[in-house]
Amino acid sequence: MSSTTLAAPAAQPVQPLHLHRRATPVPAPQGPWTVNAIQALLDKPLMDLLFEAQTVHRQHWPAGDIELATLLSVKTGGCPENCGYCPQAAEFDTGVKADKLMEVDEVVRAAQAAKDAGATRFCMGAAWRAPKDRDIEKVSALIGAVKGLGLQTCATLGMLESHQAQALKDAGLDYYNHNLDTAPEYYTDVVSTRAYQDRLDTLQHVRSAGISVCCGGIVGMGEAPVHRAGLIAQLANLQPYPESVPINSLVRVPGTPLADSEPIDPLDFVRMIAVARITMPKARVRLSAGRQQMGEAVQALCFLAGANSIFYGDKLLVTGNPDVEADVQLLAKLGLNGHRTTTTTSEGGAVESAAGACG
Ligand code: SAM
Ligand code: DTB
Ligand code: SF4
Repeated sequence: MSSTTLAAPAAQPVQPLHLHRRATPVPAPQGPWTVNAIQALLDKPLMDLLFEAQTVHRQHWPAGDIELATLLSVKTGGCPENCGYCPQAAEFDTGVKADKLMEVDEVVRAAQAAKDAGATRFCMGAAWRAPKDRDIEKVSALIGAVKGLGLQTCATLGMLESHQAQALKDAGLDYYNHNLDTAPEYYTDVVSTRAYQDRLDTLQHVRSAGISVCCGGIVGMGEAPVHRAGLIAQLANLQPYPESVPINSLVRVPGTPLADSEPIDPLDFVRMIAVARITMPKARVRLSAGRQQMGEAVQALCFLAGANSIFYGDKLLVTGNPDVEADVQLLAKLGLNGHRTTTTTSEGGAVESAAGACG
């Protein structure tokens, strides 16, 4: 048996690590995003997608900055709409009881508590199909009072007419949340009491009144991948795209028609965040409902994918959210929001570094 001597390989110039894989070029927003282009992004190898999303994120945002937005349901339950995901629709037996609009002092107490806990934005939600003008007057008082505390204000009250949007703007409203929820092609599977165009019309009224738009959707409602791409295409092609984009993972509430939907694969949820970031680079992308059902590692991947906002506080509108202490610990663990991370050295000492400090 002959033994083979292996020749030593010729010395190769050592490439710096960053040359091995370059950031995939980010498509310039020339013309509208097509559903196919978005589908192609969603289908990328996950590591490439995350790398691209994080690259875009760092070009437009300070790396470790996470916005904390607190929600309050100021008018709960008894809604005449039939959104298949919603525990507040009157026709679904979900155990949510209908309440009237909260008083100003109660709302101010909740907003002050949110501010004391570190929130910068306070979002008031009402289970209305569309507010009446007298509702807008009352909500205007809430907006003025919350703004007086030095918080950014957001409201989500259902469909608006243009004069109502203007009244909210005059009251000091900073953001209006009105979600498209899903792709137009899947919408009628989820809601039948209003049309997609109604949502688009309200967004236009909000925009024309000079209020910043908060608009996103929900995944995990049994939609096909093409519908997820279709939702992002709708959002990214709004002129301009929304300032805030909440991506919700369906909270499956017993009694709602969608309660038994197949949960979304957590990595597919991460992909949605990444694609929202890439297609809407300057938007606040919010990792929204569904965090209570998500592990910390998935949330960390969402931040890596470009999420830079969360709902902060023990409750969303009527369902649960991670408690404040858990979120403070998670952000600290990840070195987000300027929290300092403590690393143990090989000698057993502790070294502090300002990981994730803004900038
Ligand atoms: N009634 C108003 C409307 O529908 O525009 C405002 C309140 S509504 C509860 C606000 C948004 O919450 C909905 O558009 C939907 O995107 C989201 N949402 C409602 N139920 C949800 C659930 N079970 N899981 C995830 N998101 C949900
Ligand atoms: C948004 O996109 N998600 C929030 C907020 N905007 C209003 C609402 C989530 C609701 C989750 C179920 C519930 O608690 O009612
Ligand atoms: Fe009503 Fe809004 Fe719930 Fe639809 S999502 S049922 S409009 S509260």
